[in-house]
Amino acid sequence: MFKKILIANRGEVALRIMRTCTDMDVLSVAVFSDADRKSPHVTYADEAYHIGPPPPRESYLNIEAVLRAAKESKAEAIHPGYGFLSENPDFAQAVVDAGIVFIGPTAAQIRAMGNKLGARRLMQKAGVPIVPGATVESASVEALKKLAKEIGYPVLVKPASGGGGKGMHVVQAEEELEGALDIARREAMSAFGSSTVYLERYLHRVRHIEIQIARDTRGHAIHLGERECSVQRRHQKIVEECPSVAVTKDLRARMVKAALAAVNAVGYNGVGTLEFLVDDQKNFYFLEMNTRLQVEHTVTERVTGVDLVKQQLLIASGEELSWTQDQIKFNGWAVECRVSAEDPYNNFMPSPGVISVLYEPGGPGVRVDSGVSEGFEIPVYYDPMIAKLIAWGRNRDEAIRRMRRVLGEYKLLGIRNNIPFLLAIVRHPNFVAGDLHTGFLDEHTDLFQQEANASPEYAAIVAALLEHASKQKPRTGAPNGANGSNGGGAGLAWRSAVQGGAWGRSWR
Ligand code: MV4
Repeated sequence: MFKKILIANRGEVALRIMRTCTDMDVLSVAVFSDADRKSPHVTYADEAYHIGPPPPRESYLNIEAVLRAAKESKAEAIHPGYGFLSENPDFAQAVVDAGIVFIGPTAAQIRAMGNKLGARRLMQKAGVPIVPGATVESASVEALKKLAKEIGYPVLVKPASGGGGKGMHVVQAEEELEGALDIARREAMSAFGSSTVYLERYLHRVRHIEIQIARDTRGHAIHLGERECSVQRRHQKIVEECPSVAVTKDLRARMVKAALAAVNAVGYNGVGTLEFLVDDQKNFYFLEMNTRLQVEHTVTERVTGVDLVKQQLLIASGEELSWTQDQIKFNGWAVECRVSAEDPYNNFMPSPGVISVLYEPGGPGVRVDSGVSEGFEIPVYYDPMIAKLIAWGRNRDEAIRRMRRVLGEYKLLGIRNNIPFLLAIVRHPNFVAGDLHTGFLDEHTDLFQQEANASPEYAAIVAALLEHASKQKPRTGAPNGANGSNGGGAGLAWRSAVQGGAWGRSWR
């Protein structure tokens, strides 16, 4: 096993990886930009290296700067986390070329799955069901019109080098196709550097369900069941769970068989996720493969007891997985909510600023993966996700009830955040019924109705706390109009505190 690794990331995922390092007696090296000097991941690490100014291109995406820190610290391996350089095959190759181990699949494996059209062909060959559509490039509009007719409208135009839902366009009828192709090609070119697009049949009101796998360099592959990820907004998942109410024993058997066939066919080395769409007839279709650790890996960890980061380190150092398939037992239910510094009631506007008050939940069945601390200024430069709350129960009902408690306990003042919105989701009758699909957030507009303000008592308590906090530290960057419900930060912080289940209860 490695003695020291570098984590080429920031925030909660950097901390998450470092915690496993500590468990395994591996030293951890942090990298940080100017905006992250006081970030908890820097404090936690055994060593930390400054890699540049705040913009990602100049720091966390700067391959040379990351490699320089790795060499200087004598780290034997680099873990990329998620986002940033995690699925960049050029980075994976550059790490290897520098004589350092990349904790993840090979550059060739990342590349093979990064081309979505190529991945579809690979999956089809491995016997994995794919969404009806194109498997080869087609340049002429006439050929694409013919293909779309065969697939049947509505069709979805997807960028071949894309992923994660970026740059997709739904086309309802033939007369819209040519225009959509033009737009999609231009967007694909500027976002991914390739204008290649392809067509799939657009599946409506389906579930987004993924299978977690791990495969070591000895060729041992295991699956860790599914995650339900249908609650998304603009392809950002917000609430995830393990297992899924929609996955029967029979469907799970078919899906994991396909997922294992897929990773064995490509000789994959690492942990990875196969994304599928599942329709109401229990048909499933491959969408894409994520060749990295995922944000929502925590719900799988909670239900199986497997440390997925540990498996990544074992695979990368050429060791065996610490689990065989028959040792994996699925116990109970886990739900994850992603806490972000954005305002759901104002088009999810990011809300950077200083966290003036932070109280994190705990207690039975609770895991908090956080990347922030009180007094920390959330930078404008990075993803607004600041923490993940994971609640476990023996069954789905118990997990959901716990999640409501956890969201109620969580207190975050100084910045606008999505806690009240998360609470509305886990209280929503359709969520509780497990009636989920990719249109869930779009169709349930009642989720965006803010609750009426609660008692003046709470308002007074929170106003006093805000006042107290503002005297302790300068509230740089935080909106601070303390005059009621809709204007400034104080009003919004108050609302979330009130909706979050009242300060009175947790502090009395
Ligand atoms: C689709 C789809 C429906 N039909 N492809 C989104 C993420 C990326 N991996 C692919 N995604 C989708 N691909 C076909 N042929 C639906 C999604 C999708 C989605 C679409 C709209 C709104 C929310 C969504 C959530 C998950 C998946």
